[in-house]
Amino acid sequence: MAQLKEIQEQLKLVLEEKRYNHTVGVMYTAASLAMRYKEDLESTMMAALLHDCGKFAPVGDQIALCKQLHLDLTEAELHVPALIHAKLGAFLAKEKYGVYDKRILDAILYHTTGKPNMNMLEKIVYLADYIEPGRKMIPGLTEVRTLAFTNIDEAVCLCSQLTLAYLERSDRPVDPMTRQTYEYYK
Ligand code: DGI
Ligand code: FE
Ligand code: FE
Repeated sequence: MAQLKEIQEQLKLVLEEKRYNHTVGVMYTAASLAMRYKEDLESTMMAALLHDCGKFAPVGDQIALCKQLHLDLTEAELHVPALIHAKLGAFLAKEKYGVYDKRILDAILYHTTGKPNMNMLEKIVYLADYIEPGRKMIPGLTEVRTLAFTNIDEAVCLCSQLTLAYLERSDRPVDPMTRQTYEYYK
């Protein structure tokens, strides 16, 4: 766990205060879910801690860093810049923070869109991101919070449904993976 503390301190220096507080909320929420579902506590906390490490700067800087690093962004990602921090985050988790566990890196990579047939670690990070205590209250959130601890697949289903509805309502482009997550869990 020594490594967790060190990375937490590094993140405190690079993330804005709001983002850092959200990160800590996601880490402890994910830890609770890991206890509930007997997922490995340390890797869960590490994935949650690093899930938004790609959000250290505005989207323009994130794109510039991706170019510098020769991290290819797809048309879809350039079209939906909210997704870039997930890919960049998985890259930085490995190259900057020294986390090599593929399960952790995948949980970071898919935390924004989800994906069909997620493993437990991926589901936990995806949900903890949505339900952590600092999130603004929105319709459906209380239900996702309860479901997360009672029926995790139903929680993922509702979470992806609410995300999709929000994107459609606000006329934002929807990444195919975001839609596939809902189609799979529905
Ligand atoms: O990084 P966070 O703010 O903690 O949360 P996040 O990584 O889940 O997502 C950031 C935003 O991305 C959130 O408002 C939902 C949105 N999002 C998820 N899938 C898609 C999407 N935005 C667009 N435009 N298209 C998607 O498919
Ligand atoms: Fe995120
Ligand atoms: Fe987040």
